Parts: sequence; C-alpha cells; structure tokens
Amino acid sequence: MNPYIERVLNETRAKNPNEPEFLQTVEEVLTSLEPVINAHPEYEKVSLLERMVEPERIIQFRVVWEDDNHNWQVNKGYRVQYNAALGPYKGGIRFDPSVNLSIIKFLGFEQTFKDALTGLPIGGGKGGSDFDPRGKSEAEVMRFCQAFTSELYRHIGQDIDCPAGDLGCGSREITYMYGQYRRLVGAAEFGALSGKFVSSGGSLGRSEATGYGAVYYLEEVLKHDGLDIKGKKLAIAGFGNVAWGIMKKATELGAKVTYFSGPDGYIHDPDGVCTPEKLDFIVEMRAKDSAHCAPYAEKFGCEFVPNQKCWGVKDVDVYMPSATQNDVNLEWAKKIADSGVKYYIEVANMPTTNDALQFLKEQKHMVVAPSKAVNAGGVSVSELEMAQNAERVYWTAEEVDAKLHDIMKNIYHSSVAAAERYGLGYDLVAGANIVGFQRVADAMMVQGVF
Ligand code: 2IT
Repeated sequence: MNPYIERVLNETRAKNPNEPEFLQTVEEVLTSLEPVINAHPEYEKVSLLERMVEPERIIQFRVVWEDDNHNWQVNKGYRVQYNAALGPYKGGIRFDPSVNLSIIKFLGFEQTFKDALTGLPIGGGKGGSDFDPRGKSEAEVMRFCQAFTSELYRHIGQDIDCPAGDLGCGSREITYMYGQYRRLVGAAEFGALSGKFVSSGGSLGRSEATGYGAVYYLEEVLKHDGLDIKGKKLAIAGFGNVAWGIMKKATELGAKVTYFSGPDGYIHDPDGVCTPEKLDFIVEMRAKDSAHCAPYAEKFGCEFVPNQKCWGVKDVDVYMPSATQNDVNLEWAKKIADSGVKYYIEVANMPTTNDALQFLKEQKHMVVAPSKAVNAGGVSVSELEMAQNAERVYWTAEEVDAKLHDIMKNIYHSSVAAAERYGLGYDLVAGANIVGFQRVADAMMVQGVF
C-alpha cells in the first residue's frame, strides 16, 4: 500500500478508536485512492488526507422536548460539518436510536465525496439525533423537530449548511424544522433546508429522486453490457422512500421489483410491486409502522418469509440493498455470489461491509456499483431545490427530472472514465471514489492550508 495512505489510516485508527463505522468508510475510500495518491506526491506535503479525514467542525447538542404525557425528554443532537471546499455543507439528518458520532461521521465523510461526485457546488455534512420517531404522535414529532432546530438554526443557513432528510426524517420533519428556522431567523430563507413539502418551498421530484436516480444509474450499467432495463427483475432491501422510488421508476421503464424486505423479513411478489394500489400501500404501510412489511403479503396474497433477507434468491437480475448500513456481510455476499446474479447495485449508504464489498468486487461474473454514486440523485435534487429557492422560482417536474437524469449519467460516465484513466479497468467503486476525491482535492489545493 502507498505509505502515505497507510500512515494516515493508522493515525486515523489511533485517533478514533471507538468509531467503527467511521473507520470502515475511511478505509474503504482511502485504499481505493492508491493510484491517485501515487500520482500526486504534493498532497502529502500539505497533509491533504489528514485534513480530509478530520471534519471541519462537529457540533453536538442537547435536545429537550415535552412528550404527550408532559414528561421532559432529552436526546442527543449532532451536526458534523465535514468539508465545505466545494460549497455549503449539505447532507441529511438521521433520526434513529442507533445514531451516534461514529455513524454521523461515517455518513458525513461519504457525503463529502458523494456531493462532489454530483458535480454541483455543495460540500459535505451530516446530522441527526438518537430520537426514535417510531410510535410518536404528530404533536411529539413537531415539538421534537422544533426543539432540535432551536439549537441547530444558529449553525445552518442557505450559504452555510443546508440539511435535508435521511432515515427517520422526511418532508414532514424537514418542513417542521424549516418552520422553526423561519420563526427564529425572521426570514423566508427556504434554501437553508431541503426536502421540504412542495407546498412550502420544496422541489417537485425530491421525494422520488433517490430511487429514480438509482434506476437511471442502473440503466447505464445495463447499457454498458448491451442490455435494456425492460423486463429486468429487481430484489431490493427496504420499503422506505428510496425503495418506493425504485419501485415506481422500475415499473415505468418496464422492469419490476419482485422482492423487497423490512426488519421483519422479506416479501416475494412475482408480479412485481407495480400497480398504483401496491405503490400506495407501501407508502401507507411505512407511515403506520416502519418495522413491518408483512402486511403487504396479507393484503396482496403473496409470500412473506419472516426474519430473512432476500440476498441469494436466484430468480432476479439485480440486487439493490436500499435499507441501511452493513446489511450485507461476508456471509450474505457469498450467497449473493453463488446465486449467479450479476448486478450488485448498492443504494443505502455503506450497505456492504468492507470484506463483503472486496469479495463481491473480486467475483469475475459480477458488476458492483457503489452507493455514493447510485444514491446521489437524492442530494442532487436537494441542490436543485436550493437553486430554485435562491432564484425564487419553481421548476416543473419534467425540468427537475431531466436534470436528475443528466446528473446520474454524468456520475456513471465520469466514474468509468476515472477508473480507466488510472488503469483500473471497469471499476465503478474506485471510479466514484476517485472522481469525488479529485474534486474535493482540487478545491482544497487552491484554497490554502487550514
Ligand atoms: O444520504 C443522502 O445523500 C441524503 N440523506 C440526502 C442528503 C440531501 O442533502 O438531500
């Protein structure tokens, strides 16, 4: 390994011993940059990698809110402002009991390269809280979002840091946060938060964007092999907003999602989740209870396999893990490789453990695509939302979709070209890391050392 990369990895491990998710993403990204670092000895002279792995700023705060029984609840709040070399910090807010600093730092590091990969003027950041939105009333969600924003507002702004949603934080939560932000700053500064409801400064197409973008990316991957997406069967994980977008776009293009899953097990629907009734049911089921997808099987009379993942099923063309991090470990990866399915398209942030990812990449019969490229449609349309807010205009759904489509094609083709340029062949994972890294590096190299 390049000695500079090795040294930075060792230092990062020593400095952040209790942050496994963060170390996992740093190892994944840095090891794939070897040819770039070999070609640029000047980076070490200005400690570029050391500066990149250290967030520019970490904000941690107390969130106090009143539940419906008039008890005061206290949660942790986080915002990691990772890197603003390319533009205001941009990235989602995650509300989940699993949230801790390691998870927010991993997401922020990934986000920095993802946002760079879009080619849009946005830096990387991420935030969240260990607040559990499950089972909370509407009023509790609103009071929590207001309390969270009462601290966060002083750190964000349309030219400073522009949070959006992530797991457990959708348009409802973001729009409550926007309402509180507007109240506190006394200005209609829509661009400070993205993913808002369309009735309140949001962009058409934002809720579909991550799923649609993933399918546009998949189309390019298939085209590379001379294949059409029409008729293809997809196995995905998750049944949230991203999964729903994939289901909708796949249906529109003549493909179908025949497997999807929740924390309780997986569904096999050989006809595909492809009617408006089924798609609407997914949204309702998710809103009622994000932990169970079994009701879909009861409603539509198809198979539900409890406590299992659908990785390894053979009667599909593509796997798309779209739920959360580390869903696919080495054991699942072996089942995936054995199934003979060629396409492994990551969608969730870091859905694959590093050993599993390496193993899948080594399978000669497989094509592996990385989440930071595949799911970048979400943040791209968030940036388009900021652009509309700044211009005080609304674009049509068609205008937004056309831009999203172009951005996804660009992400794919620039990744392919970067890997080839460094002699790595058709390597979508390394290609995405290289493009993202190079854009952040180019900006940092000309902004001076700080
Ligand atoms: O992981 C992600 O890219 C997001 N959660 C969306 C970030 C954004 O700013 O829309």
